[in-house]
Amino acid sequence: MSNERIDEILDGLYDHTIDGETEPVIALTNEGLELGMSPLSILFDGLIPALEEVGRLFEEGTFFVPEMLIAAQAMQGAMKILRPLIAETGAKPVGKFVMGTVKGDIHDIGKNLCNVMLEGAGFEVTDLGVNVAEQTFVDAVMEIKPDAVGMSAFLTTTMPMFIPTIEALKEAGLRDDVIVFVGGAPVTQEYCDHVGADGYAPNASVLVRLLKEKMGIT
Ligand code: B12
Repeated sequence: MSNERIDEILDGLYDHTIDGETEPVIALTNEGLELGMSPLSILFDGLIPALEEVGRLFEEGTFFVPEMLIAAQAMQGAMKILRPLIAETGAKPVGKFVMGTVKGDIHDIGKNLCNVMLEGAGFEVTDLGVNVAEQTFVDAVMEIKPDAVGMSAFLTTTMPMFIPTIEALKEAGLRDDVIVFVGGAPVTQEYCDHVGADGYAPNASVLVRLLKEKMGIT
């Protein structure tokens, strides 16, 4: 495996994701895998840094929503290939997890990444999608009886939705039956404590580790 080509692939993934060019992102992902690169390296060393840069460019006013959207689409093209590889596990489920992006919020890449890592760690994940209302979380917890439920929010204006959602779980008498995790770019441990959730994780790997800890699985 030529290190030089791998560096070129990572640089290419970064640049083409920022530019929202799905085809070369897919081609480089496939080439990287053929050369023996790990799916996690493609994700964490190429694609995620690109989206971080896209966020920065949006913040400084260089990028607007359409650019953000096509960058996200380019990343998702690669994720279609990487997802089954990361989630591959023959083991029987170690637990059940229900995940959704809260009402008013349509960001799903971070949530999807958590799902992939949870599946990779042997969890059976039910994804409620985006813009998920309180009652939908409640219905899913009632029906699926998961070990944990995760709520994702990427906007400071939508993260307060954790509060009524947790309240709805309480009202349905389900709050003590599930571990509640919150996360997403603007969320912090402090905010997690404020809304009365059980756990916060800044990324998917920490989520998997904390969840296992809370469930007493090593
Ligand atoms: C891509 C993107 C979009 C895409 C989303 C496409 C999609 N399918 O998701 C589109 C273009 C649709 C979009 C729209 C908007 N966006 Co936007 N978006 C982004 C961007 C660039 C990347 C987000 C992302 O996917 N990151 C990649 C993932 C991997 O992020 P991550 O945080 O590392 O994810 C990890 C953790 O957060 C954690 N995690 C995530 N979920 C969960 C859940 C649990 C339970 C746990 C424990 C952990 C966890 O694990 C993840 C994996 O490791 C961010 C910038 C940024 N830096 O976040 C802005 C950003 C989030 N968007 C922003 C804004 C303002 C908007 C809009 C309001 C813009 C507008 N004017 O219309 C709309 C809102 C639409 C809506 N109602 O939701 C702002 C939010 C500002 C704020 N603080 O509120 C940001 C921060 C950009 C900025 N710097 O200003 N956006």
